[in-house]
Amino acid sequence: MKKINLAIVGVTGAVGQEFLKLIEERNFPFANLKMLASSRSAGKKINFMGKEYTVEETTENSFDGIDIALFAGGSASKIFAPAAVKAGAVVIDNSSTFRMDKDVPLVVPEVNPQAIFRHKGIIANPNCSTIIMVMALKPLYDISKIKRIVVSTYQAVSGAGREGMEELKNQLDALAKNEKIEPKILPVSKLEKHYQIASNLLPQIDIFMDNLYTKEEMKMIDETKKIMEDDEMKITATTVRVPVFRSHAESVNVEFFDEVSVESAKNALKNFDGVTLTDNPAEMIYPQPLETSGKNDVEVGRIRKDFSVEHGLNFWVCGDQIRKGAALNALQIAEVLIKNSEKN
Ligand code: 3JM
Repeated sequence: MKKINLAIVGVTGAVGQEFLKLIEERNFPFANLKMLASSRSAGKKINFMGKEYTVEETTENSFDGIDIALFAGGSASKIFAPAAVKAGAVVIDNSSTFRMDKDVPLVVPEVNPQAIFRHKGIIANPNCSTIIMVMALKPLYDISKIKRIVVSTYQAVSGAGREGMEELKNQLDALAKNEKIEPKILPVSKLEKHYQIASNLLPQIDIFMDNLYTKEEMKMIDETKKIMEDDEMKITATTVRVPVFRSHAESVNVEFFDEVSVESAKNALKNFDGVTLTDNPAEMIYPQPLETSGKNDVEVGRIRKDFSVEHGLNFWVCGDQIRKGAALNALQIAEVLIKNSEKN
């Protein structure tokens, strides 16, 4: 593959660090790598693939000569992505900032790779829970169009970054020692109000909207329709934070227009890139967050008929949201861009 000049914005965060792991693992073809973060992390040294890098503060001038800029998420995207595009870079952005823009493709490479080439400088990476769900939906959609989806998520604290993981660890330690717990991070919202996550469930991810859904729920609904290019598809979602460190799980109920048998669903999922079928009730085999943590594939199991409707299926899907739900998906988009540039 052609070697490109790469920048990572937010390199010190959970997604940024996963970018580095995956670049090494996948032998991602870069010539130069620029590690960028906020002023708080500037000057930090990072050893990577036998070389010492110094983290630089992201500014509007950080992107000269950069071919691809990977944005790990957060508020930096809104401020610096336009500057990166102006400098000639293609931005692959993990934040929700640009996802619903008409001119910004929202891409999961196994699902809608064709959208990549419609970009005008920015390509958006979907929300972690959306990516994990559409990976399982796409092979089923190819059997029959989908009428309606009801999804409930069980989302790990790593969705709130490194701070979220530290919060759960500290609370579990305090719980074991019978010490007082002072919640500091979760749920992440506009109010300075937090609840315990250890030994608890929080039915709030991101802020509340006027329609009483959380923003995370609306992301799943709106993004899924955009990625699947089907505005008619009905979706409703409930997103819940659970005391799990890493890997999201989702219970998904799907009503199809035509018959989709359990067997045909299993076959389609088994043959779909990026999905592992983990489904054998007789042997008590099903996807679990602990098992998918650190893995690239999304795992699907508990596939069974929904007997309450004419053409319904239920399934359970787990995936590492820092890998496929964020860094891996973004890097796969970059790989498609690079492969294609070699052809031209
Ligand atoms: C996942 O700084 C921020 O507002 C980040 C919020 C955030 C997002 C988002 O909306 O970009 C935290 C965690 C996401 C996401 O993937 O949608």
